[in-house]
Amino acid sequence: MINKKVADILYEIADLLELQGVAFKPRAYTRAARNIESLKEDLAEYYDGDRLQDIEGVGKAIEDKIIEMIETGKLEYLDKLYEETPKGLIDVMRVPDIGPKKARKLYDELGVEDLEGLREKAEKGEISKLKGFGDRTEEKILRGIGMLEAVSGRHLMHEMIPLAHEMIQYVRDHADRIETCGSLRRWQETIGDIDILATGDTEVIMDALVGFPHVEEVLARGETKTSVRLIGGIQADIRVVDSESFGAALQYFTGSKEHNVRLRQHAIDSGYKLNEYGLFDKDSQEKVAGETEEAIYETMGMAWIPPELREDHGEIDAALEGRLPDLVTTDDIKGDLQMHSDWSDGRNTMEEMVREAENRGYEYIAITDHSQGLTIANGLTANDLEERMEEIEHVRQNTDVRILNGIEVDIKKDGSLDMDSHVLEEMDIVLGAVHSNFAMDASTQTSRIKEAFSTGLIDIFAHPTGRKIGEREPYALNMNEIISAAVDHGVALEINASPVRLDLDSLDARQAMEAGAKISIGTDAHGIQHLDFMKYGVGVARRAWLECEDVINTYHYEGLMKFLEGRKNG
Ligand code: DGT
Ligand code: CA
Ligand code: CA
Ligand code: ZN
Repeated sequence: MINKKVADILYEIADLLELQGVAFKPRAYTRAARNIESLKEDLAEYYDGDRLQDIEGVGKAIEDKIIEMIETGKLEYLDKLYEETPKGLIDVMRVPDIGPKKARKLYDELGVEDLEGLREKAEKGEISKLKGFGDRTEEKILRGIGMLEAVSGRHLMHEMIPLAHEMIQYVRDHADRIETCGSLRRWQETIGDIDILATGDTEVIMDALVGFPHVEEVLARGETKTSVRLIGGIQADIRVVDSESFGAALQYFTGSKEHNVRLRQHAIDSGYKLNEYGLFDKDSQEKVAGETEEAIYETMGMAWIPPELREDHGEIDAALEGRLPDLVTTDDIKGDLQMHSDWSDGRNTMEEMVREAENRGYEYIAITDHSQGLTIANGLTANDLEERMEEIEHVRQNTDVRILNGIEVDIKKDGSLDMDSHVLEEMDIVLGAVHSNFAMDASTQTSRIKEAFSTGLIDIFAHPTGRKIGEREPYALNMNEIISAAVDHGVALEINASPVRLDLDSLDARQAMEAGAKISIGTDAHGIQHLDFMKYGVGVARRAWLECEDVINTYHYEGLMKFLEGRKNG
């Protein structure tokens, strides 16, 4: 379905027009976007049948734009809007809780043109005095600016991984060896640029790279390194090295910088010198390793360190002492414990989700539609759940995948749950989550969640901090207390694998594991293609040093049941 993609672009147009102070048009785009989003049928079908104008709110002008998007994958009008809108104002619009209307107002009334200007006005306390800004405290705005600055110029995993893979596929036949390195190979949560390392004929490789269809500009082409700008302003660096140095270069350009600094120091302490060409004996200057990464680590007396651990968070000592974790892999994953069907706000039927789970070789999935209180996500009542159960029974007849009858129940403001306990007791699996009242202080928010845990009804606490990368800050929370309450009540904490969430992050997940909490990696899929987000969640889990026993959805069905039942009886 392309509906969501097209709708998102129409919303984007509406925002930019609003920001420019254009009247009426933004509402037309918003209306069309909303109607397209709620279509049951794929927009491509309307296009094929020449019926786009049958959609409410879609007139000739919007129809033309949809056609252009479908036929070319691009939209010139959007590029033009971006070109003519000052970049600083767009940044201001993206600050949480501000948006296009308020950004425009800040520009008109206070002359705010960029984040720096916004920060200045916030620090002077001039914003809360503006009409309509009462509850948007300066403190919150300042935090939002900080969050935006932290992700500025950085990209989410799901934009970068497919693009990097496509690029490697494209160049592969022209190179002897080719690998990604940098933050992408370490599965960092956000990525600054793509780094690729290859061996082979430099000219041939660079020529191939420059011909990659998504290259928009060649920024620099040198003997050993070429930098290009790809679609979406993404930058990629490709380096070609001699095969005798490939391992050393791979090690160096994988980073992180902090890991490399520590490793080089260890090399010196052990009588070596390490750089991107190889590992050398300090006295004889003789090269002792360089062709493979493994040999570099092993020559220095340690096991090869998986890239996800290379952050100078204790991995070098662990490698020296032979106690590196046996990290969880995507192949270990036996099922997915968070997804939504078209019973709530998912785009696919349960049947379709199950087929996709079969394709992935899963043993089980949990269908976890939203509960009644979450009306914007079409949450389910007890009655709906009963009806949904009939469909589950039906789908179960035609599959070997075990379907867990689940729910993502809303944790209300006071920590009570949004469904009767006797309904929840009947479910195979219950995820609890916070979807509103984010703005509590840390101790109130923590008590609210602990209260929910103490009902004994929650199996998994979903997206524990509520953050959305570059969009929404985590709510204030005492993570230590949440983790120990999770251990006490046997509640598993989720690593939400949706690339905008990645929540818990790797630091919190590691802390949880060390405290003895169990983790569930769930995609929170709202459509079949999202089941593929699992790899991003596994990336976080690996960065958190997790092994199979820490992650409940690496267990076989019986093991998972034992965990869930043990929890209920415990
Ligand atoms: P990113 O792109 O910001 O997400 O993060 P990285 O880690 O990919 O950083 P990037 O692309 O600047 O450089 C790739 C790797 O190259 C980095 O992880 C370590 C290595 N590297 C680059 N510059 C330096 C440096 O000045 N010192 C050291 N030790 N290593 C460097
Ligand atoms: Ca990079
Ligand atoms: Ca780079
Ligand atoms: Zn949720």
